[in-house]
Amino acid sequence: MNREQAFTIVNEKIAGPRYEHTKRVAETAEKLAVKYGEDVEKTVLAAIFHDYAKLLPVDGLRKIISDHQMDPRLVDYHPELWHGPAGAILVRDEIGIDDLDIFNAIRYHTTGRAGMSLLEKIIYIADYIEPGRQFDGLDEVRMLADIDLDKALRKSLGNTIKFLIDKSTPVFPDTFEAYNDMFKK
Ligand code: DGI
Ligand code: FE
Ligand code: FE
Ligand code: FE
Repeated sequence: MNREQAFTIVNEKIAGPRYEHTKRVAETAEKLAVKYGEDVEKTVLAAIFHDYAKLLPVDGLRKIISDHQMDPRLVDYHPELWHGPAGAILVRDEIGIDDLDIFNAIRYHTTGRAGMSLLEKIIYIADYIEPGRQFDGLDEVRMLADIDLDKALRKSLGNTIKFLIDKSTPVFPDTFEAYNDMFKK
């Protein structure tokens, strides 16, 4: 599948602002792939499909997660965390993209996890810093993403944890594990 075909599929699935976000994530991820030496077409495909399940009803997302024996803890956390894992399944089984690294990049793009691959890091950061986003601390992460992807990840995961705690929202364990993992030597 090439990127034009992928964009066409996703434009039908998530037309509107979510599609515009997706295009910006793909552009941002492509630049990071070039900078950090990841396969560019694989990166662009993962970016195009990262929010594939974003607009689906949460009941369907929950069913996909339980039917496919994904992390059972997910259902006890905010439904915002479900579109990544469910999207990974759908992109594999409906679209037929059979690449474990792309699967995991989609699966973990909201929370991160310990031991992220280069592709997973690129998609996580591209989603966070794409030019349509604007919130406190973002300029620092954009600057770090230009020079050191792991430092950008540390900062963005830390910001997300702070943001969730400030809102008195639970933090999914993978997010903490991703953050702690970034300090390992
Ligand atoms: O789908 P997007 O909006 O492009 O971005 P995303 O998939 O990264 O989702 C971001 C949202 O997910 C944001 O509002 C923060 C929230 N989030 C990230 N980690 C956690 C979380 N929410 C909870 N409850 N727990 C987490 O660990
Ligand atoms: Fe998302
Ligand atoms: Fe994100
Ligand atoms: Fe996104």
